[in-house]
Amino acid sequence: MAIAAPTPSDKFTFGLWTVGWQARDPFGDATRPALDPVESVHRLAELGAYGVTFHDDDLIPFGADDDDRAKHIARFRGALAATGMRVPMMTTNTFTHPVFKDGAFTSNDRDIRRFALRKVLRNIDLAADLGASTYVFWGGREGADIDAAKNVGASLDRYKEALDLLCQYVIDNGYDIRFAIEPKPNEPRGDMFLPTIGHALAFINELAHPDMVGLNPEVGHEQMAGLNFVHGIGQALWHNKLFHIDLNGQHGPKFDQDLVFGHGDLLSAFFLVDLLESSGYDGPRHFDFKPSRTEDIDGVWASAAANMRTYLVLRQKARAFRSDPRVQAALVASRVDGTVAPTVGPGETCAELVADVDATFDVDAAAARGYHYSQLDQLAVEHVLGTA
Ligand code: DIG
Ligand code: MN
Ligand code: MN
Repeated sequence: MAIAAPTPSDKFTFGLWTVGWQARDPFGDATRPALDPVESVHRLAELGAYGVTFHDDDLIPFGADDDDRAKHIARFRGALAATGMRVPMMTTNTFTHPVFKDGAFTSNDRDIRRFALRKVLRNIDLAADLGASTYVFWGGREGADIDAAKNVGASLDRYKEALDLLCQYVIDNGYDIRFAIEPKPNEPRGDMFLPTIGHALAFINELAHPDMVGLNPEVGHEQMAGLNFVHGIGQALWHNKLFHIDLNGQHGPKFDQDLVFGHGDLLSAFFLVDLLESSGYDGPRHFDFKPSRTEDIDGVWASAAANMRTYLVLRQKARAFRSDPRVQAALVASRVDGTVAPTVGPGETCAELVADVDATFDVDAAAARGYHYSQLDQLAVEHVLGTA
C-alpha cells in the first residue's frame, strides 16, 4: 500500500509543547535538551505539517518583559513566513507555574483568578494577531484533590464567569475566534472539572454565548475515563461542537500517555479516522502527543512523522473499508442504516401508534433476529490488518 507523504493540504498540526517536551516527568529529569520553537516550525514544515499550535509560555517565557516578548514573537513570525506554516489554534498555560497550583479560573484565591484572566486576555490578542481561529481551554488545574476543597457550584460559576467575560472580549474586539473546551477526567488534579465530553457539553449550554464555545476532545482523555472516543466524537458532531481535536494514543484507563496517534487502541483510531473523514469536519488534524521519554531528538522527529503517517494509512484503509462490497453487504445485513428512518410516521400520534397493533409484529421472531456484527467487525479488523 503506497502512502503519499503528508502535505499541508492534509492539515496536520502539532503543539510546540509536543516535540518540544524535554521528557521531564514526576519520577525523572529531562532526557532531552530544550528545543527552539523556530527549529520546531522548520522541522515540522519539512515533515509536511500544515501548522503549529502553542501555549503562550511555549513561545514566550513566563514573566518575560515586553522587549523580550516582542523578540520571541518576531523570531516566530519569521519562521512562519519562511515556511508558510499556520497557527490555527492557540491556548494559555494556566497550569505550570506554581501560582496556578489550585487552578486558574477556579482557584479559591480571587487575585489568582484575576491574574489568570489577564494572562488569557493578553494571549487572545496574540492569537488574533497570528490568525488563530480556535482558542482552547484545557483546565489542567481546575479541580481538586480532596472533596472538601471546592464548592463545585461556585467553582462552575467562576468557570462560567471567566468564559462569558472572554467571549464578550472576543465579541467587543471583533475577533474571528471560537473557544474550544478540552475535557480531561484527572491528572494533574485528582479530579478535574469538566472531565468528559458530556460534562463539557452540558456546561457550554449554561454559558452566555454557547454558540461561540465548542469542544477540543482528546483521544486519550476520554479513554482514560474508560469511554469510547469515537462515540464521544459522534456526539460532539451531533451537537455541532467539534471545533478542534487532539489526536494521540492511549492504552485505556491509566495515566495520560499521550502516545503517537494509533499507538494505543488501533481499531478505535481506525474508526475515528473513518468518522472524521466522512463527517465533514474540516478542522486541523492536531496531534497532542509526547515523544516517548526514551527517544533522542531523532526519535522525536520520527515520532512526529509517525503520527501523520498512521493517520494517512488509516484514512486509506477507511476508504477501502467503505468501498468494499463485502462491507457494504455486511452493513445492510446488520441494518446499520436502520436508525436513519424516523420511528414514528409523519404526523403519527401516540394514539395512532398505540392503536397500530401490528398483527405482523411477532415479538419472538423479532427477538430471534441476528445482527451479524461479528462478521462486520472481522471485515474491519482485516482491513486494518491488511488481509481483507
Ligand atoms: C493537554 O492535553 C492540553 C494542553 O497541552 C493544551 O492546553 C491542550 C491543547 O491541545 N491540550
Ligand atoms: Mn493528554
Ligand atoms: Mn490535549
